[in-house]
Amino acid sequence: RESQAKKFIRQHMDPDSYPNIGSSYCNQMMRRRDMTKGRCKPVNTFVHEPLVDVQAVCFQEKVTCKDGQSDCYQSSSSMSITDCRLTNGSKYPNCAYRTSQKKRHIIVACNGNPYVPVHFDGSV
Ligand code: DGP
Ligand code: DGP
Ligand code: DGP
Repeated sequence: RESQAKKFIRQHMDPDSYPNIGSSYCNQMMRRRDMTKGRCKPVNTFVHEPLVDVQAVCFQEKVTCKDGQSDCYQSSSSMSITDCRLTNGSKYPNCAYRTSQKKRHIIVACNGNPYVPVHFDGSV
């Protein structure tokens, strides 16, 4: 079974495409990274920074996760991200997404040994 660490990389890491991101980025990437199988994942964020910089967030500011768990961390630097959001009229299996690029401090949950990101909680 895919580890939580590998799943995070598949769902959230894309260090190389920035800054060449067009309006069809999310439609292509959500499918290519297997988030449109069985259902359309409604909201997903890709991070365009080196993996080591995203892994380092696990040792930055500790914050409360949205579900109330305490194992989330906020990046000290703002990072280049792309927010993918399912459009209102989209119907599975035709998953259509809006692509928006942002610079934000990311918030991730970390777990395991090595202690690495396993969930993307949001951005501020
Ligand atoms: P809103 O922007 O208010 O529609 O809320 C969207 C929520 O989704 C917000 O709390 C941040 C969260 N979010 C953004 N990207 C991801 C992601 O990749 N995974 C998860 N689980 N939540 C995300
Ligand atoms: P996952 O299975 O398995 O892909 O999780 C689906 C969504 O539920 C995911 O976007 C994040 C949320 N979620 C699942 N488990 C946890 C958890 O332990 N903590 C938080 N904050 N969110 C969770
Ligand atoms: P997401 O990045 O939100 O799509 O979630 C990816 C996976 O991470 C999901 O299968 C469940 C796991 N997960 C989500 N939230 C948490 C959390 O707060 N703590 C831990 N340890 N795992 C989480």
